[in-house]
Amino acid sequence: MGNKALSLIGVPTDIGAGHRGASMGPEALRVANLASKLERRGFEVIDHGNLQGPVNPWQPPQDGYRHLPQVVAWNEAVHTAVYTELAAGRVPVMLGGDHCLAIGSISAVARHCREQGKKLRVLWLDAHADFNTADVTPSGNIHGMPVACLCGNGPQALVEVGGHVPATTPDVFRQIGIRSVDEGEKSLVREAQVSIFDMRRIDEVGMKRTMEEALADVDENTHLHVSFDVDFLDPTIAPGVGTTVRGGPNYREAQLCMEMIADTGRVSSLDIVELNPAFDKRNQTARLAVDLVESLFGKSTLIR
Ligand code: Z70
Ligand code: MN
Ligand code: MN
Ligand code: MN
Repeated sequence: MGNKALSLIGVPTDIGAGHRGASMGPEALRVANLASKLERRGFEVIDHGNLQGPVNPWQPPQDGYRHLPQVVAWNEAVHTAVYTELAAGRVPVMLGGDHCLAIGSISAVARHCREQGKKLRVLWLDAHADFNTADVTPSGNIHGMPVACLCGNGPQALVEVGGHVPATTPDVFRQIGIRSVDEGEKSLVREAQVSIFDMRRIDEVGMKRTMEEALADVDENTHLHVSFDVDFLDPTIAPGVGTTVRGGPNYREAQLCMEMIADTGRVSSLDIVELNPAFDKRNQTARLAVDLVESLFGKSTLIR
């Protein structure tokens, strides 16, 4: 993986979220020197700039979804961009943007894996399970629904982004850091048997064993996609997100999580989402996200 090129793709959207401002995430990550820090790690880094899409009309939900046509348009653009980069042998890195963009990115990764005969694993680092549907969502915000949509449970236009329905299946996901799941959503993740390493599990067995279990069946033929929702992190270290949930991984736990993922050598695509500069202080959350992404791509404090 060390000589692969990384393609930064800005996805400046907050249409899926309940707060405005995640649309400023891509620039905050650039200001925090994401590209030069990854270059220093030995990667060729190509910043493709930002994708374009509809503006946020800031409307209430209709039929259970807020901004559905806009979310579809953005995700079609994301799918195409990610699929193109993967086909060219590069590692796409999405600079979000709210988490609805994972519908486009992961549908593209899944398509690439089907075509290449690769095994897909998605590490979903998040405080939330993002498995809501129109019937159970408390908010109508589509950033709370991407995993369900990817598994075929959502509005047709979104479920069909990328062509193959369903884009993927619940068994490819390993969710880490989960601590806020809505009541109806709980029944859905239970029914789908989504593999969830929630905060109670991390408290009980520690991050080390959690990640050993989450990465247990990653092998040579695995494409590892990391979907990193910055609200995964404890709000005391990462205040710059729209929805903070207390009780997340601290700095050392988050570092270990990233380092253990890096050790597999299989990270092949990444979403960095939900960073919201409107809630941040002196870009500290963006700088922390960059620090952790460096670890995800192999920065280590190990002395050897
Ligand atoms: C809640 C919902 C959510 C992110 C908030 C919250 C979902 N489960 N996801 N922030 N990233 O409205 O569906
Ligand atoms: Mn590939
Ligand atoms: Mn999320
Ligand atoms: Mn979240």
